[in-house]
Amino acid sequence: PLSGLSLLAQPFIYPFVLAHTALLSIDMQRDFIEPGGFGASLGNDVSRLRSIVPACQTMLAAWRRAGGLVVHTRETHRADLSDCPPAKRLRGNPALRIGDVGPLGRILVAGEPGSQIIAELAPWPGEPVIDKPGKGAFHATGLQQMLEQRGISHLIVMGVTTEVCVQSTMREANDRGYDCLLLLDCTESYFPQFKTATAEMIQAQGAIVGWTANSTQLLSTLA
Ligand code: TIU
Repeated sequence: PLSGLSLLAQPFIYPFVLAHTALLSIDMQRDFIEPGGFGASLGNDVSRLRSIVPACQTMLAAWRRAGGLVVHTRETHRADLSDCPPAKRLRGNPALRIGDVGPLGRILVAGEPGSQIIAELAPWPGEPVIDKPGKGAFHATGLQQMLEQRGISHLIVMGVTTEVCVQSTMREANDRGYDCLLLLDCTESYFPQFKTATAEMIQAQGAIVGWTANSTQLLSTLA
């Protein structure tokens, strides 16, 4: 685990050390993946997002088996919505707003059924779970401090949605000096063209934001 590994990635090889790398699973919660949650309230076809679950499960299992750190995030707000800017709650004309009661409980509120990570990808005891009020996982959270305490310099990212919370988090992480890689078959968007565009813009200009690869490459590196 202390030796260097390298992954066949785009736009070039991604070198990493397992002990200094976290697998970051972003917002794989019922609010985005199941009918009746936040994603559906915005008018999206949420069924698209389910397709990545088997690949995410396989990746999670292999990463844990290798002894790597897994970090999970959830997009949630406090019950009193004191961490939800009115601009976020009032944006657009959704069927249900953040904090309203829907079939999965209150939309994007911590502790409600919709905020639960889906059973297939549930955190193991001891794995950090970051509740975040923003799209990026570094905004108003303890994520950076937690990663620093654990000596993490590299983030391998999966989750939803590619161009919203995943891309925001990768850009925040990149500016903070982390080497980030996005697993393309372990991320999905409500808009297929946005997933494609995000992958291209991340790796363009010599990995200006980070790297991309398929999970099969990482699985073979870990095997
Ligand atoms: N709407 C959408 O595509 N995504 C979000 O609001 N949050 C996350 O991406 N997690």
